[in-house]
Amino acid sequence: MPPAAQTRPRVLSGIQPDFSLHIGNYLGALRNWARDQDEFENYFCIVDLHALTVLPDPAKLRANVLELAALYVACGLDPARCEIFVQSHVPAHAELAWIVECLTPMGWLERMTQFKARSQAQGRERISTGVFVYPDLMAADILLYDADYVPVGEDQRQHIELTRDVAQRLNSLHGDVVKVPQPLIRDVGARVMGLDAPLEKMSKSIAIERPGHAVLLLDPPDVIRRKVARAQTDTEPAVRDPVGPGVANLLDMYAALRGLDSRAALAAFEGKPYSALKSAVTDAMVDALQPIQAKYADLRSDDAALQRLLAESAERVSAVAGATLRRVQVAMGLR
Ligand code: AQP
Repeated sequence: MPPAAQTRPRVLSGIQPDFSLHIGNYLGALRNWARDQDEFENYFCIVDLHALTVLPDPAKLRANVLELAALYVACGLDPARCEIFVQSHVPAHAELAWIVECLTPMGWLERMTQFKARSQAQGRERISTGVFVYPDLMAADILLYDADYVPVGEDQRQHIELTRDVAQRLNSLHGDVVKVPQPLIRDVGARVMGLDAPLEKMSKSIAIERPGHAVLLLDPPDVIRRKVARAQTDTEPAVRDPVGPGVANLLDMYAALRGLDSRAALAAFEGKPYSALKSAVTDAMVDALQPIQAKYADLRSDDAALQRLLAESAERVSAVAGATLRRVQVAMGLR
């Protein structure tokens, strides 16, 4: 896709290559990106600089980048209609991030719930500064491409708000320098919860520690069945309205996968035992994931082609990112 004059609204989003993707990443992000790709000019990034905050094993990080690129395409992103590129291949991300950091008061970053949760869990002395300034790098990712919308799950809303605040601050200081983006959060699948702890958001970092937390996109059917069978439900013997958080999560995933609204999903299982709901959720997941897994295997049979796709896209998007960076540098007095 050449960086031609913009005719449709532009979207930018990304996923960290820190661990295998789960069904929450699919329902909250990837599936929507793929479904809506004709409406937008599409920029989808593999945010490897963000993944550095936990100092991953270098070989694993390299492997995860290719896995994620293949999953983007296997989940339906068409390289002819979407830019699919690696963040660190475009140096403007890190360059703009520094400028964004200078525009961001520390208090804004201290309020970020993700930072608060991670610093509470691991201690401020131990987590990297990267975890603290992560939202600024994300703001740079978005602003570089003049994105109109950022399609994400509900967990990212606060980060998009920060991006908007930074953009507005820059524009109020120096005129209309950058576009102020908006979040694009769908109702269905926007917040998938952990199978083993339905009050916690399903998250890659938790799934590393507790495999029963999440169904992964590359899990085979028997693993999916086992994980869903062990998902937390309620003390009630059957599905009854009002349902508890574990059952609500299963119903929501079922609704999202089968294209129903939550009420219709509840009506379909009202009075039925949990085993019936779990078996239906498993079937819906297997139906959705099997074609993705087949396409993934096919793509991974030619990693050189995947690498080429990423390199060509990085070259094209560098022109767009470079123009924005230059505009900001001029506004700030750097050029
Ligand atoms: N549970 C979820 N439900 C719906 N959408 C989700 N997303 C993530 N989790 C859910 C969306 O997926 C995209 C990529 O987000 P990410 O790379 O931050 O994924 P993660 O699972 O949240 O990863 P981590 O590493 O485990 O991060 P932390 O520990 O910060 O949660 C985003 O669009 C996100 O909204």
